[in-house]
Amino acid sequence: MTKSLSELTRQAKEDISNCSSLKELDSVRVFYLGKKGKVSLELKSLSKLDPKERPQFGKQINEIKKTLQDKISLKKTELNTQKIKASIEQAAIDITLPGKTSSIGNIHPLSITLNQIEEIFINAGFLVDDGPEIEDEYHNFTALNIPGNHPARAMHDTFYFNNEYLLRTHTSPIQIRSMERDGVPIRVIAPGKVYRRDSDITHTPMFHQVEGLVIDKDINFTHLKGILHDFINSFFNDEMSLRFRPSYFPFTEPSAEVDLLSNDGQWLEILGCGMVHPKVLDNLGIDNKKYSGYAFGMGVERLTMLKYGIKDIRLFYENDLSFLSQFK
Ligand code: 2U9
Repeated sequence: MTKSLSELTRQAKEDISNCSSLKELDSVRVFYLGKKGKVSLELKSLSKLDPKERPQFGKQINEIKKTLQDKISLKKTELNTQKIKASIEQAAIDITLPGKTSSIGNIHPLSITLNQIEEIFINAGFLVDDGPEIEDEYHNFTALNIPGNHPARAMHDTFYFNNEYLLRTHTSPIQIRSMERDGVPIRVIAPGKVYRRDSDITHTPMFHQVEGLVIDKDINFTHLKGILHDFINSFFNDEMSLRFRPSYFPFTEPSAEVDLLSNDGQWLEILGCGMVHPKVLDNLGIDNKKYSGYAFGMGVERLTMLKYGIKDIRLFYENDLSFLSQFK
């Protein structure tokens, strides 16, 4: 082989090797093997040679052509494989990356308390009832022995819609409706939201109450004391001391406020209670000579604050996760 032919071959092989894309490879192919390519030009120069040398030279050029075609074809396969590999790698999911986790919420402390109170009373044979938060004057006040001119209506700082409708100030109207529906005997608790125009470190305009009502024959104050002792011991999961202090509510007579003896020796007010006022039974068409009953009411926020040592009621409504996530 002539020096120029072997140099051409060497250069072509090197150029093919150096290609890094299919486009580049095609340019190299045209440069050497195209119609006006270097190898084709060598073939054309055949006519200028001595006829004796032509067959030998022609054979050599055809061999070079074949060698380069094979090399280009191999390189093409190699570049194609590389291209496929790169696109697979780009699309692949890196399973070694850390996962994106979403944090799991927990039950609000007030819901924990409400659930617990309901469970205790359900186990003591009470039915759990509910009713509308928008109430009428009759169910919120009048039926409960709080007539229009009664100072207790001012005691509850009420949100009024108009002369008749208001946001309930306590859950007592739930039990009025329970009795209208089911009559007596009755054994029911009424948990729910209540509304009063009040806002400071221990009051929010909306808060939660649970009230209870038992009406049957021969119900007396000892039944009330018994159920409240059992409830408080169960709720605080300990043997607690209670003190009953005389008080006044329009819907109970006699009435009492109940204090709990705290660990540091202080009496803390925890709920209110009493025997259902005969006028309330009368309003509901219940014979108050045959039937008597007791009732009690408690603030869910207050109970939760006492149980967990929470000092500011507003923490329940600020959606602060560092506070809320402590109640797992
Ligand atoms: C009917 C008859 C009587 C419900 C009662 C209380 C005493 C009471 C307060 C506790 C703290 C409200 O959340 S609080 O501010 N409640 O002291 N509630 S007796 O008496 C009723 C209920 C329904 C038919």
